Amino acid sequence: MTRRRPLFEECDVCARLYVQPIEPLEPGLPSGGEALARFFTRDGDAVDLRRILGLAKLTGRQIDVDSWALEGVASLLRANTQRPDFLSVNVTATTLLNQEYSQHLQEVCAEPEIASRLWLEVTESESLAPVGRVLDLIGTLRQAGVRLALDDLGAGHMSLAVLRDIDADVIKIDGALIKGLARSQRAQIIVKTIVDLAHRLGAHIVAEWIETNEDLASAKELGADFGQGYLFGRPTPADRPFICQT
Ligand code: G
Ligand code: MN
Repeated sequence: MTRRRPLFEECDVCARLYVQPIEPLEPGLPSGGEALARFFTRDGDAVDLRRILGLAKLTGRQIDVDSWALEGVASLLRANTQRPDFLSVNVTATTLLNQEYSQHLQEVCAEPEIASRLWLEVTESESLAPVGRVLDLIGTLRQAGVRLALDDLGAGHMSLAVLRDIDADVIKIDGALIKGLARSQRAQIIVKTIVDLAHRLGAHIVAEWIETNEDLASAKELGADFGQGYLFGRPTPADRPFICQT
């Protein structure tokens, strides 16, 4: 399917795909990364992602960023057949409901070597109501080998009801609960409870925002399966030349 030019490019904003490592904390688990879109003016000044998403929302073009990132991640996986083991791409539940996006996703997942290395990271900053309506799509994608990750548990709108309704492979604990973990017994109790809950539901845990060795040691001790954060690496440009040509 030919995709139309993303709105941000029409506005002379260039997007670049960055990747931040997601590292295993247990032996035998894969190592990969989360893809993150970053935006720049023609002069190279950074543009806040929220401004791009705000504009996209106002103009009904919410899928542009998610679709662009999906395309970028698929290209990266195609170009790098060995490493990383997987790449995670963000999508909101609202975008998953969009027919154009879900078709794009199904096209990408028709390639087994891509589907088996793709994590779909569902973020939801608005209403979670649509989630129930995407269960069929999620089921099909998981059968194709895609891993489903729920982003930011413990903050915003990612609620326990979502854990009940969606059979996720991975649950990401929001960084707000991980930063300073080693110094907060209360945070440790909460994180341990979430880890046990996830494991009982058959999901792996990613601890986000690990910035210090102390927090890493705590996350490991509490049973987190993967870690992500500045200690492992900041988001860095993916090696594919993603900057638009205009
Ligand atoms: O919501 P989501 O998990 O997709 O957000 C990822 C964001 O978190 C990225 O913008 C990334 O730059 C930021 N981030 C990643 N690691 C760290 C960290 O160790 N500390 C802080 N403060 N932010 C981080
Ligand atoms: Mn994310």
